Amino acid sequence: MKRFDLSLYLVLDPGLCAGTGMVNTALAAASGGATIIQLRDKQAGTASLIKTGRALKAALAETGALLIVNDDAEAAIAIDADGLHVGQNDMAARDARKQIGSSMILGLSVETEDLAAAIDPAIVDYAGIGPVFATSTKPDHKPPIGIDGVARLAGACRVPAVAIGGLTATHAEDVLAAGAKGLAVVSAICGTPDPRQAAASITDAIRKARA
Ligand code: TZP
Ligand code: MG
Repeated sequence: MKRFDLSLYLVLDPGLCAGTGMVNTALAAASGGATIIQLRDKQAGTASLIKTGRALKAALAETGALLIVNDDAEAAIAIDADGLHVGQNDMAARDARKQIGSSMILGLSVETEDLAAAIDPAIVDYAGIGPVFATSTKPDHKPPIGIDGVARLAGACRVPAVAIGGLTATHAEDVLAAGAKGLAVVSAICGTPDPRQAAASITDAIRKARA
């Protein structure tokens, strides 16, 4: 049984993190309570992802936060990451699982109830569901599902779900009440003046919502 905590899932964006840097942002977020850090860099090739991922892995080693690599199974393996996350337009979850083996965490993005229901818990460990709200961080995103959609998709999938898209600390209560196990964020942490404080305020909102 894999153990992971989806509570506050930071997706790194190299553009938004340019000032602070991805490693410093990840470290600050982890010290503010982020439980999972995803390395997502659509422009980087595998070699560059591996370089950044290894630096992240070393930096996060003492923090307890897990490192998940977006899209690139080869990089995830070379980094010895805790997991891999794939979308519907990336490699098929079944192929990803074959490549990474049984012990690595595998996440899959789903944007509809049908896709959520189709997740095989023998293959996929968690679902990323969204976008909850429209967001400029991912300009090509699918139509927003809203909080109602979080309830529908989280209810349809047989694995724990983390919600993403336009989320801030103010949404913690609604998102968790709808059945997601956590919030995934980019701009609520990346590129803010104080990523540790930004993460801490979301962590606090999650703690209050669960109390
Ligand atoms: N997938 C769906 S929405 C999104 C991704 C990667 C971006 C979320 O960014 P933000 O800044 O938290 O709205
Ligand atoms: Mg992807």
